[in-house]
Amino acid sequence: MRFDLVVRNGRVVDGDEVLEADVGISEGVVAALGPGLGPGDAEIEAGGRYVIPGGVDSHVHLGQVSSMGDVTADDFWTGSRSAVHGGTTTIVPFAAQHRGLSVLEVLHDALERARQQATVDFAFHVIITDWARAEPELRQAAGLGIVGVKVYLTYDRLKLDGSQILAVMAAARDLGLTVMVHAEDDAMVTAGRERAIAAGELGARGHAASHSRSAELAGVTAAIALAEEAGTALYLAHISTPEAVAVATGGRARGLDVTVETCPHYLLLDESLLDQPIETAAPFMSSPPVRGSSERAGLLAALARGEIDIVASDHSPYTMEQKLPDGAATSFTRVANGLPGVELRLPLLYSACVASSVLSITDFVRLISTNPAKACGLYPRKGSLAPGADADLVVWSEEARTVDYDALHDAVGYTPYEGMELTGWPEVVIARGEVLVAEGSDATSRGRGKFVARLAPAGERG
Ligand code: DUC
Ligand code: ZN
Ligand code: ZN
Repeated sequence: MRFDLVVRNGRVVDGDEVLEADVGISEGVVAALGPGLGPGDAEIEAGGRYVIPGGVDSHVHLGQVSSMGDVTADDFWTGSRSAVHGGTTTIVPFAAQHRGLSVLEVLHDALERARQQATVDFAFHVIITDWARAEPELRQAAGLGIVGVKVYLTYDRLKLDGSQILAVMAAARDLGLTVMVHAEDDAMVTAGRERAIAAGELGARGHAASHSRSAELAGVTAAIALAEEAGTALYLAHISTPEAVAVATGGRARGLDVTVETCPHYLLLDESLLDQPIETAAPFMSSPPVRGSSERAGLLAALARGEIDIVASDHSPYTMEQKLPDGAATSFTRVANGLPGVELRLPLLYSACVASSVLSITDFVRLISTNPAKACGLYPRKGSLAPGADADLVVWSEEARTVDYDALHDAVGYTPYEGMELTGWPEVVIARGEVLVAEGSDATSRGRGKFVARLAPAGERG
């Protein structure tokens, strides 16, 4: 059998298996997997390197207005190009319904921009901040194939109250949508912010003190109780503490369908980075904030036990000008929140966990590709290399390289990981059978990415 492209002699990672095999690709999908395939019109020699499904990043902010009114520096073009250079071939950004807006209008607008700009395939979550306005439109939005909704327990511009969240969860359950929750207790965050301001702690530590470990724990506990009450599948975004993971694990033991996400910054960055003047600390400021060594050790242990499902980037691309609107005099209350990370997500996790033998290569693939695809209802089209799946794959090199912002592709202007030595980088990245990134070549282009609709309802993970 002749293929369009054969990736030869890889160690192919799919599910729990690592196969010494070739991957035969035709018309953008995996056509065959096995030894001695071929020939191909084009061939790539993997030379015994791992061949993994392309990354699925289920949490990225692109072309979006934030909780503080900032527009992300990356749009769907720069963000998706950055993603694919880092081995991610599917992105799941947000269409954000700010108050008073129509969900369908913001969704159509975001879909249109993504169709024109994205170089890799994309799905969408919809952020709901105005339930009265969203309710009559949600069924139609679900019919368009969105993954699900995101709700916030905190942030004045975004938050819903408990009864609204219950109503969103009940509607999402009936429509087969995932409910992603930003779970930090609003009263605790607000009181912490007031305390920090009163104490004159206006730097990065003041921000971290207000987004405390207990605020996350209280938020996660509430989100789980609400999801159990509503009988909804729950996706906990950006979990930063092992205590919150333990609460989720308890919910899972009671039968709750809960997906736990953490992010590379919680695995690699230490809160001591916040003990600097705000102009130096700003690149490391996110919500929830980066924590201490005991949290990192606890998250690694939870990863090793399989209690964390997904490592997503929470790519939040804000420039230094957006982070520091008042320069060195900026108070933490004015700093745009979040870290960029879509391009380094795979190398960061591989370095932190696989190179150090905390996780196996199959664990790694589950965390960066298969599980996010399942949680978003995109599996097995995405997150798999089984015949019939989209031919999104990465030839993975185990070389060590030093992070240099100038080699990245986002529009942020810095990386919080500058100078880190990372082991494990994408060498060749193929999306729907097209070689988009290879040594010294870049075939990315605007508008080649396609919208991928949710295939399976939440709760049925393929
Ligand atoms: N929540 C996110 O999901 N991302 C960035 C900051 C935030 O608060
Ligand atoms: Zn969030
Ligand atoms: Zn986010």
